[in-house]
Amino acid sequence: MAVTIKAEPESIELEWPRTALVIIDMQRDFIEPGGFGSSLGNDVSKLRRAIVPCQGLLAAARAQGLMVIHTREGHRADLSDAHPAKVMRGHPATRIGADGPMGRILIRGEPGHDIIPELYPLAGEVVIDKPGKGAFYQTDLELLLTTHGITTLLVCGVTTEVCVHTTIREGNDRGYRCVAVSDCCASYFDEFHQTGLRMITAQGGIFGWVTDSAAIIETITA
Ligand code: TIU
Repeated sequence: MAVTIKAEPESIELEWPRTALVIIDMQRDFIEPGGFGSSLGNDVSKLRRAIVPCQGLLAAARAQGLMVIHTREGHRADLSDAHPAKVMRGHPATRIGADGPMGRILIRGEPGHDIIPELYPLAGEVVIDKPGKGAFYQTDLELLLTTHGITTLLVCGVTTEVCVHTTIREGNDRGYRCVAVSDCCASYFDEFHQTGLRMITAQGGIFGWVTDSAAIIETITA
C-alpha cells in the first residue's frame, strides 16, 4: 500500500517494501573527538544533533520492516583501496591511515571506523564499507537494492554536503528516488547543511526530495 510523505519541493508517494533507510557514515571517526573529522580541524560536536532523530527514525523503520542499510567510509590497512589523491591531503600526522586516539584514522577494523553505539546495526542489517564519499562507488549497494526491489532511498547521516550529497547524486543518476531526511543529517558547517538541502530541492527537486523524520514517522505509525 502506498503512503504519501510530506516533502519539499512536493510530497512523495512510496511503498515501504520498495523503500530503504540508508544511514551514511555515523562513525566514531566523524562524530567523536580524535578521529578523521577532528583531524581535519572540524568541531565534531556539530554532528551530534543528528543522533537522536536518526535513533527515532531507525526504530520506526525497524518496526515497519524497512530494509536498513548502514555505511562506513574507510580503507584497508595497507591503503591499497585509497587513491593517493585522497590520502595525500593535510598534515601527514593527521592523514587517513595515521595513528590517532581511536586507532588508525579511517581504517577498517579500527575503533574509530566503527558506527557509534547509539546507532549500532542489528545483526542482519546491511553494512556497506565504502572507499569513497558516495555509497555506490566501488560497493555492491546497487546490486543489493536491485535484488530487494528497492526504488526509494530515505537518506540520513553525515555530512550533509559531502557523503550524503554524493550518495544522493549517485542514487539519482542510477534511477533511485532519493529523499534526504533533514534533521537526520548534519554538517560541521551550518550553512553547508542548509544550502546542501536547498540544492536538492531547488529547480523542482533537481536530484531529490527533502523531508524530516517526523513526516516519515507519522506515516509509519498512522
Ligand atoms: N569531511 C566531511 O565532511 N565528510 C567526509 O569526509 N565524509 C563524509 O561525509 N562521510
